[in-house]
Amino acid sequence: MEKVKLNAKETELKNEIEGKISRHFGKTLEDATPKMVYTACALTARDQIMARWAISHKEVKKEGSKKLYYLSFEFLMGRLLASNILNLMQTETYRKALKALGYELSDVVELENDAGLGNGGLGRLAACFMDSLTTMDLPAYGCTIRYEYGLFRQKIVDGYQTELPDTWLENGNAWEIARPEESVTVSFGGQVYTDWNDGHFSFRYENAHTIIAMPYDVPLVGYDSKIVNKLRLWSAKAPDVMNMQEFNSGNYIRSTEEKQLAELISKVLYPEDNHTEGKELRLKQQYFLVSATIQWILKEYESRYGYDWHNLPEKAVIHINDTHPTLAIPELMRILIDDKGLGWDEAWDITRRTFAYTNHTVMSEALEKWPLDMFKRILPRISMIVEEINRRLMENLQMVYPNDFGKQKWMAVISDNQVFMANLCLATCFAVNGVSKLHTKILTSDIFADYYRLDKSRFHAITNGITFRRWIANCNPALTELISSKIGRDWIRDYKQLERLKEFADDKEFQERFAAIKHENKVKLAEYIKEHNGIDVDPNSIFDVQAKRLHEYKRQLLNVLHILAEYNMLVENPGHEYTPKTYIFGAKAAPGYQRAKLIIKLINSVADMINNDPRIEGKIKVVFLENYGVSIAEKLVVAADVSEQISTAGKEASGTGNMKFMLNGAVTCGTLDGANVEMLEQVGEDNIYIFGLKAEEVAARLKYNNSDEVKTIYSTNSALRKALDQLISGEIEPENTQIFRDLYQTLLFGDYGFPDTYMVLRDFEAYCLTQDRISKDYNNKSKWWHMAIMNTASSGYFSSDRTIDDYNREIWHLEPIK
Ligand code: 26Q
Repeated sequence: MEKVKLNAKETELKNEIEGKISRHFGKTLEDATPKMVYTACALTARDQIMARWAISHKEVKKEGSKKLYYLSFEFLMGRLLASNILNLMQTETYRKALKALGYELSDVVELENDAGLGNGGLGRLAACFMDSLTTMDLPAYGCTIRYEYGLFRQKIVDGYQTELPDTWLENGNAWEIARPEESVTVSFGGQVYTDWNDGHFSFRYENAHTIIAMPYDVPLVGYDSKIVNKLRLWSAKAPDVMNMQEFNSGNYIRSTEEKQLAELISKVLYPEDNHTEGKELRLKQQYFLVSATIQWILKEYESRYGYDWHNLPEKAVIHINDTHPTLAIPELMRILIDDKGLGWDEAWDITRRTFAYTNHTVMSEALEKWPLDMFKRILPRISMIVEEINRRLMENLQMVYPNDFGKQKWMAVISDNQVFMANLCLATCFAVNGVSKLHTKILTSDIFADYYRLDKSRFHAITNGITFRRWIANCNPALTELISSKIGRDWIRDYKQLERLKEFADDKEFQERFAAIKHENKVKLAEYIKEHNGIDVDPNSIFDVQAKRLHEYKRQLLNVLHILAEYNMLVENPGHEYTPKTYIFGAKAAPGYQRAKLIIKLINSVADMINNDPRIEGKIKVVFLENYGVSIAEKLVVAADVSEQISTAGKEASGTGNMKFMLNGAVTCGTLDGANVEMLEQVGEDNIYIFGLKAEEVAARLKYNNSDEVKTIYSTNSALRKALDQLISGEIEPENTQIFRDLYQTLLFGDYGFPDTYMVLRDFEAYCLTQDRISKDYNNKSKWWHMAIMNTASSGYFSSDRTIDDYNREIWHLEPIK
């Protein structure tokens, strides 16, 4: 083993790690597996966090601080070891201690499974928010389900996506602490009986099915901060008493069946993103999380402040991350009325002042609704409360929009025997937020316009952000050092400082160093690609990356059609001037979203065709990286030259991947959608490539059938026609010539006679012209690196610290812990 000189702190840590290996696994360093070494490191970090936790908890309690409860079905945390030791300011200490033990820190951190408890943007946003809240010393709890399986693991077989279970807990979870003593029960089904005694109603539940919710806490540290927050994960368990009864009456098998059914609730994360189906198990998950969380919140409040419930909104604010946790609203009403004895009006007043809501999508297929009969069967008491909320709402709406039954129906919580969750939020919450300026504009002028007109002051436009700790300090240490060498280190927590980097955008030496770091990151990614895909890619080519969920509105198909057009051009014109390009994709498709899965197959087939065609001499390479998630994103954002943010305008609420690429010096090729609009504002039009229809232009085209426009494009744009025809000519898949016909068909003829609903054909030409400009500009090195540096320097606004600052000033009103 290499001799490494350690200082006292490093020696102490080294001994600690060895001690953990021995006490936790009963092994010596020599016998320990690398995974054991990882766990031992995680446990030492956890110990340090726990020591701070006790103090932090006491402070919060003493100060009587208001707390935020961030309710979300998703927290896409990724790996925690590297980010935790970064936040503890101990990366170097760990590096040295591990080195002395014969390990590289960079290898050890890779052994951790991603905590992939989320689908995409909404879940990752929740994780970034927790980092910023904690860094800013604001007391906050994240609340979610402890899914035994997170988002499926994607394996590409013969070009097709297949799904495998994400067994993230298989080696245990070093970060969590079980809290069985804080378990609560959650009840489903049964009947509700109303009794009238002492002059008021009371409610009795009978034959309900009860499940235990057991919390696991993950402590969260901020960057160089004193306080510790936590992520509370609820796990479903069958009540043992029931099992014992069944067991004793000889029905052992039945008792285990019930146990399995109960535990199904926290078994697996729903893998649909921007899409919902009224599935019973999902509804049960929703009630399970919110009931457990609300019970816990009220217990905490009661133990500190007693029974004065009217003050609850001064001590707790509950944030609903999209409509998925909306049932927290009727659950709080239920407990205040049925268990704490408050009247409806008092309970309603408290509830309204406690909840805030953020919407993350305008896609109609993602707006949650539940069949009323199922809702009543599973949640009999909750449905009574929702019906009463709706009854009172309808009375009000008749006063403000008299006899406008169209509006009233659109705004109702219950209509056509369905429960509309967004309307329940709009009817209740004191604050409603959109996730970018454009998104909020669309909400207030379109889907939520009728509620907006009633009370404009409740609406907020707070643009999303990303934590700089994970998305540059941790994943791009070389660039972090380079920036800090010019403007000091404060920008990592004081995002406004980053702007000072603009001064160096034309500094030749700085440009060279910036470019060298990008190159180094590209070399590392090229190695990863070689290892995982067996494809040789040239780090000197443009790395053009589109990494995000696969969805028609995100338009991976537009990207592929353009790649086909470039390929065809090179085949026809081998001598044509061309800047070599590597197109990299990462994307998971919802398992039931057939068309999205077909687009993945198309990307892989096109990749095979192009990568193996000697005629183009390797000038284009196409790579599909399997199993895209937080950890792969960390490798991609640092290595990208071009960031593809090409959604149909008006459809991407914000996007946050766009911000991660920008921060790391990629130049965006994008539409005027979501936060891209604000990226343009920040970076200036010379440093971003904007193309395509604007949101109003898209909306106008979706109003009436525009087949003629599509026909004209098809007949006049020969490059596009050729690429489209390739989808059905058999050239891409000679063995199976018709597999892509569905894609061809929807683009040109549409599903319901509406062709090209996502404007792929309409935006094609503008996209190609923009890509040509990018290829040309990339060869002008001083121009290109000026743009890249300007992107990094202009991304301060997209720090989630700014987002949290805005949320706190406008909505939450939390005080930092001293
Ligand atoms: C709902 C019901 C049943 C099953 C699944 C779902 C479900 C799950 C996840 C619905 C939607 C989602 C995720 C939505 C999402 O990630 N939206 C993204 O949120 C980001 C953060 O605000 C934005 O940046 C993206 O633009 C938006 O698409």
